[in-house]
Amino acid sequence: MNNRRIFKARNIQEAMSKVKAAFGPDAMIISTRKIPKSPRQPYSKDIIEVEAKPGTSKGKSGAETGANGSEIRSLKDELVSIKDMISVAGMGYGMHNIICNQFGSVGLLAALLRSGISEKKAYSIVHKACYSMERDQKQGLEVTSLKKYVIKECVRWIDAKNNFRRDNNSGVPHVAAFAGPTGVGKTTTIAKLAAHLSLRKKKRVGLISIDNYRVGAFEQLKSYASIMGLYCMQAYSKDDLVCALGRMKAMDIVLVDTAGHSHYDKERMDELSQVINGDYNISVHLVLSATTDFINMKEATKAFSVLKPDTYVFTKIDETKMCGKILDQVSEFKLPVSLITNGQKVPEDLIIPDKKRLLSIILGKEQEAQSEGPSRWT
Ligand SMILES: Nc1nc2c(ncn2[C@@H]2O[C@H](COP(=O)(O)OP(=O)(O)OP(=O)(O)O)[C@@H](O)[C@H]2O)c(=O)[nH]1
Ligand SMILES: [Mg+2]
Repeated sequence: MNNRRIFKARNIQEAMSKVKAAFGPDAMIISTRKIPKSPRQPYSKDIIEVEAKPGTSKGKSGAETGANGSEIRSLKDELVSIKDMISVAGMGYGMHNIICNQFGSVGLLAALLRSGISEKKAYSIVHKACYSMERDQKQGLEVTSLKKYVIKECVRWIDAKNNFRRDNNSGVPHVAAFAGPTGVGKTTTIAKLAAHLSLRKKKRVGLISIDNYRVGAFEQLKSYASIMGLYCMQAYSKDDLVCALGRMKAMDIVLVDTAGHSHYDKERMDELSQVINGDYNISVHLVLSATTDFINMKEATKAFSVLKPDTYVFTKIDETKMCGKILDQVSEFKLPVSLITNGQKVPEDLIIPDKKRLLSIILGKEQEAQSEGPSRWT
């Protein structure tokens, strides 16, 4: 018996409610399409047409229904696509246009949202991907899947740069300061990077702490330095810093640890800016925790921009499944990502990403690989 039915509505939400009212929550969507308004009726509206059928009843085992593995898989796929539709249907930014014009885009849009990319950015990525794909189709070019266009679009927004590789043939060490809000992992990241550079890359590494606020801050860095056998100094002022750098002239790289402070604390920000924005050419790396929400990341970046950061360092990606906000952040304040950290272990939990690795972190592919279930991106 053919139990398919076509539902017409003014928008996708209305169509989904009709489907649900007729077939219940297990309904299967077979297809959707948009019927543009008739040119003869300029005051009419586009119509959304959804073809659906009832879902199979719940509560029966595979043996009872006679379902085999592939049927179960296809049911799961249906379920995922319904979930995807529901998750994007209620959103703004003309989402229903995307859904109707490129049905395959729904799952991709939902996957971007699940990875933590903002609605606005996810919409713009999928929209541009659809546009590029259609343009290529019109030009008679061979097109691959929409997914590839979405990935290409994501790649456009991100940048990764290994800032700590350069060889020291300038006669002076590369001095790199790490700044950012409190507790994001500046000192721990410095310890990880120092270990990587000195033990694996055989560089001469020096450490300086200019954190004179937190009790035990210098001792924290010093204890890492003594484990690795590295030279470590404390500086209380700009003059101290210049003096310490003078004593570290023979190093390839000097990593400077700064005191974390609220991005709303303007006085401390100016103080830090005066110490590190001086005659000495110091590269600045803005450390942000991936557990911070995008709004606060944005606020922090605006405030720390007085230090003219060269790169981002994102920490604690092991504590969130929503690394997509890194893409929002990087596309809004264009700086390359130099380091990512994914745990508390020193020195292991450090990633020096290239663009490909960064993308896979942003899209949550690495987390997906550790969990069960199908991946959207493979
Ligand atoms: N889960 C997780 N924890 C981390 C990571 N990086 C650092 N931490 C932890 O975050 C806490 C703070 O780390 P610190 O390195 O002291 O942070 P900080 O930015 O130097 O802190 P202040 O100097 O006080 O501003 C410690 O418990 C670290 O072990 C990471 O990648 N993942
Ligand atoms: Mg610290």
